[in-house]
Amino acid sequence: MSDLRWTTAGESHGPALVGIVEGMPAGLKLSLDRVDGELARRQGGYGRGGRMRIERDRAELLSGTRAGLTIGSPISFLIRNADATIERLPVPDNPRPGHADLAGCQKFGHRDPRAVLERASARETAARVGCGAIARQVLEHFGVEVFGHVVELGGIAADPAVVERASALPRAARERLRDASEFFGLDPAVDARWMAAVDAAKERGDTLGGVFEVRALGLPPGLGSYASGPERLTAQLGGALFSIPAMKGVEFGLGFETARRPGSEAHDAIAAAEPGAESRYRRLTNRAGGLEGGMTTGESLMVRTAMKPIPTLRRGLPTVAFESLESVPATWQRSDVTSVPAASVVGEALVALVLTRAFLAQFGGDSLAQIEDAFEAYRARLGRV
Ligand code: EPS
Repeated sequence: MSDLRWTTAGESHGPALVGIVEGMPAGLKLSLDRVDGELARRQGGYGRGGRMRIERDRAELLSGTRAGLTIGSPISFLIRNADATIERLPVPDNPRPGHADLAGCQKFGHRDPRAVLERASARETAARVGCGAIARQVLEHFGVEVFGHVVELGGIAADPAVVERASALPRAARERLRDASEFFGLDPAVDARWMAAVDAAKERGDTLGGVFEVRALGLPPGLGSYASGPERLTAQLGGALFSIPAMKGVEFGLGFETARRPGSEAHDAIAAAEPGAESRYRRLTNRAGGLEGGMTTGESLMVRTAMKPIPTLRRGLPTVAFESLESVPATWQRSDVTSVPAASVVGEALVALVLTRAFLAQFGGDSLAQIEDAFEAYRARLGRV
């Protein structure tokens, strides 16, 4: 048994993306349909551009299972790129504002933004969604659900009361509602406004950002730790969400609003749980978003992430040509108008990866059966402490 780790390789227009997940227990029935389902979802959402019509992301499993069951070895897979044109694509002669182009060229000492953007591209997130869809199958075995949805786009917010009601629906109904939305949201009434905003931005040659929320339900209290900074789940989740390209803000529960409130209105009072509940305690509210002291509280985890608008604009922003330093509009070939819906799928995957790692750190063993025993014992003890 080792810590859960994941890594990816691959360029946006190279032959393929690769993902590796290490530290998965043996004995888990691994569903590749689950993985392909998440890959397909990440490709979707209103506002995507031409590239997504070319690609059909599918995971080809290379290692880690026998007869459909994990065997405790690294699980690796690849996702082939249909647009594998890296050697033929032209070298842009100017850097795009907002993209990794310029700082990357300066860092590596050249004037070839393509050598930077091929890996800086959010295409890489397909492989991380694949890793997340593999790892989260452990969590799902133990009844933990991770759910991402879009709450704001182009400055237009979904109705929080509608979102809250929809969030309380049973899993299947909630997923149906979200998956029926072209924006992966829970407030159907806002979709038409989001669509109009995306259409108008496209018309102007502009792009839009937004905010997505990820919730995790069914987590036991006490995952993560306060014992050292890096063990704090808050830090790990924040770090993971900020590792997605274009993310500019992460907040848990009330988030920045917490800073504006007095302590009497910022925390969650503790009460006795109903008789027969697993834990003896409950919180009367969930302003903390399910985390206290860097650990899960047993309430739903709630984290929101702000994504900036995509920096590749059809109406290119002012930049300069590398050679002449003459002012020019940034080059455009094709791009999405918004990919906030896709980002919600990526965020969900990363939250699932971090939670699986924390879950395995606490209950992990070589096999799923060992984890079942450890988890059962922990739950039984919760009723006594
Ligand atoms: C991206 C640019 C676009 C996006 C890409 C991210 O690709 P292309 O340059 O090939 O048109 O489509 O996102 C993906 C390919 C994906 O799978 O999400 C960028 O520069 O970051």
